[in-house]
Amino acid sequence: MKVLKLGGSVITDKDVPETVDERNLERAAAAVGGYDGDLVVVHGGGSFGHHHASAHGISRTRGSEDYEGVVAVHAAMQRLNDAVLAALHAEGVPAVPVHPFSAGFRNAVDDLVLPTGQVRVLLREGFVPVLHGDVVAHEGRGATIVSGDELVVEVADHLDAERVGLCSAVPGVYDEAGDVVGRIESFEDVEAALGGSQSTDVTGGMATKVRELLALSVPAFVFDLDGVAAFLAGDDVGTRIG
Ligand code: IP8
Repeated sequence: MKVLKLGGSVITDKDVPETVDERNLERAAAAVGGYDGDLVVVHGGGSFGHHHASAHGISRTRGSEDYEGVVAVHAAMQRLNDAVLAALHAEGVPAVPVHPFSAGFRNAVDDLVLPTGQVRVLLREGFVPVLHGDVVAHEGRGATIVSGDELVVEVADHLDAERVGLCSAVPGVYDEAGDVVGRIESFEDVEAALGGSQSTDVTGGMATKVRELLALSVPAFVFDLDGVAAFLAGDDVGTRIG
């Protein structure tokens, strides 16, 4: 089983609230449509989740007890999820939604608790589950954001993924000279080279992604839209992490 994350900066215009990048989404969906195997798709928030989250002061650590903010973020992410599902369906992919807000939570020590039995059964029954960054209940803090990257790690761990792919706006992780790094084996090696994201991103930029992916026991790859088909075919593409 493979896990593919479609970054919010790939499938949306991150600077214009609630705008899908239709061309990019269609390209990603076409690559997924050409793959025949077990797959979980996760997508990020882009200009859907992040704008609402920052407008309501919600992040991964900063919670909110304001139902309006929680509903605004979740509803926006559902709208983006609908768009992703529609693009996948147009390519013949049997994609079905899994909404983390209704499935998981963070406990009092801030760990994400995410049951994945439904994802396992959906896979066995031939579906392609599609999860997304979302708000989740957070013990003692109201609700906080769960990023797509955290979901990727949880799903990959629980369901023994063979490889994980992050389709991002860039072809891999850049070093200080601006070249794509072939492989990252420890965070310290590249910390200096990693910057934050330019657009509104309440869950952190590339540095956060690398940290989370290094925690996995299976290889992860960061690549752009050109790399999706190759990743799904089992090739090493972009930057290998781990
Ligand atoms: O774009 C965050 O997911 P990410 C989603 O993967 C929200 O960091 C709701 C802001």
